[in-house]
Amino acid sequence: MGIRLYDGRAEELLQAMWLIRAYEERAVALQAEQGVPGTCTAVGQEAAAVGVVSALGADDLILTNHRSAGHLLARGADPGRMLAEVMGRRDGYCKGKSGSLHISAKELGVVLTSTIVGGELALATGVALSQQMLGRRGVVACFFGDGAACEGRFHESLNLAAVWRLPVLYVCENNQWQAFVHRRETMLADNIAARAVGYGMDTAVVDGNDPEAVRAAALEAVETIRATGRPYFLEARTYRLRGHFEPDDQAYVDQDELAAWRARDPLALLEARLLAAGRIDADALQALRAEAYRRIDAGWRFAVDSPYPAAAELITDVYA
Ligand SMILES: Cc1ncc(C[n+]2csc(CCOP(=O)(O)OP(=O)(O)O)c2C)c(N)n1
Repeated sequence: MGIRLYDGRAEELLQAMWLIRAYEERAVALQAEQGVPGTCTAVGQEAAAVGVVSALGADDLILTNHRSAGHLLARGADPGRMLAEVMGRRDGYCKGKSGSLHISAKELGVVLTSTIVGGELALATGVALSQQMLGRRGVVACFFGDGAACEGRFHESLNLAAVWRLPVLYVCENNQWQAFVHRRETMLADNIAARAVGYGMDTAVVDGNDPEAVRAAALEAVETIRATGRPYFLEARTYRLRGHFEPDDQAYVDQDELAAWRARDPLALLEARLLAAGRIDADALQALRAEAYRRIDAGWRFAVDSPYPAAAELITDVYA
């Protein structure tokens, strides 16, 4: 299919990215002020999340990792229920029992969030096998980092998915960091997608800070999976602008590298493009940003008003 850049969705993508940015800023503040645990942001990676998720259909499923807020919000998750979850409240997506690191939301097709690095790869392959066996149409999108691509299960999962022709869209969000270790220290190759070529997969590498480019690549990937029934590997090159988790002073980060990527903040890039094209003016941009922060404020009020689960619920809906 032809690449459909500028397909009229840019404002929607920008809106989704601002919602994610505002949500993560609030999550950071909640961690600082109230010690809300498990805060791993994906600030700087919003374009990859909205670009891929916008290309998915209602039947498609998502498995993700510890930096999942963007994927969930892009999928239409309610910020209030997300915040309630991370604050341990009853109205959270998992009744306050998962925190930010293990959210699943069946109604959104979000099967799970894994904090076992690479865990989602094996599970996504299994979910895709079940889709195939049950004759279901949905593609399984699996988000993971460059660190996960160094795990043994990465190779096992990709190999099996290729051999069994499973409908998985593997999305490597290559944010250059693996906790406190730079990617350069754990892999010699520059191109992670090349690993998938070795398993016979179609692949693409895309600028992960350009939501329109990611969306176009993801649309093509999903269409290819639907047409061939085979897995596809998409590498989105981006950068983790904040620390591994909160709080993290990023003392180990090369400041020049960080500054260079800050200058490529995906929200600023898309805003500049829309302004230059005359598609939006400064007032409309301001209104769009304000609306994102207003929605997060409303969500936070909802979360604060939600009660904690009763003690009697401690061992319901849990498996270990
Ligand atoms: C199997 C396993 N090993 C180690 C960890 C500790 N850990 C948590 S996140 C992380 C880094 C993961 O890097 P990457 O997959 O690139 O994802 P990113 O954090 O960059 O989004 C590590 C080592 C873990 N959770 N699971």
